[in-house]
Amino acid sequence: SSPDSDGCTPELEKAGLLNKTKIAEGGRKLRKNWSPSWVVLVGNSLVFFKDPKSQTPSSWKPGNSRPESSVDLRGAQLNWAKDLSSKKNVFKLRTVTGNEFLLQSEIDSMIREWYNTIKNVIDRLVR
Ligand code: I3P
Repeated sequence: SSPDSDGCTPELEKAGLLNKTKIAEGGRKLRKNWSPSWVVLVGNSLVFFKDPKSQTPSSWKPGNSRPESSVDLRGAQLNWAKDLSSKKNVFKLRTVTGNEFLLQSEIDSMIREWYNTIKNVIDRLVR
């Protein structure tokens, strides 16, 4: 049987390296500070890790390094954000608590995959 046959460990849906900046905290605007972040979609959460160097999608496991922060996707809003950055391939994620993040990749296919995957989780949570 699979290691998670009891269903107690949230399923790892996606992991990868994206550029990230937080632009609002509780509705209050923050100054942008773009940096690379190891982003992991697990269960209902998007989890951010500071040091992506030692991480690869196949080696990452929940619990083997300390997250920098995490975002509850329940009730979150996801939108492309062409007007919010000079960079290409940027989307904005807004949580119910009014935290806002921009996520970006130079690779078109990668940002599209992330957008679609996060969107699917958000939609799944409202049903
Ligand atoms: C910001 C920095 C960001 C840029 C932002 C600048 O300047 O250059 O990369 O966002 O633009 O204000 P600073 O380093 O002095 O804080 P983008 O790369 O997303 O365009 P903005 O103020 O128009 O958002």
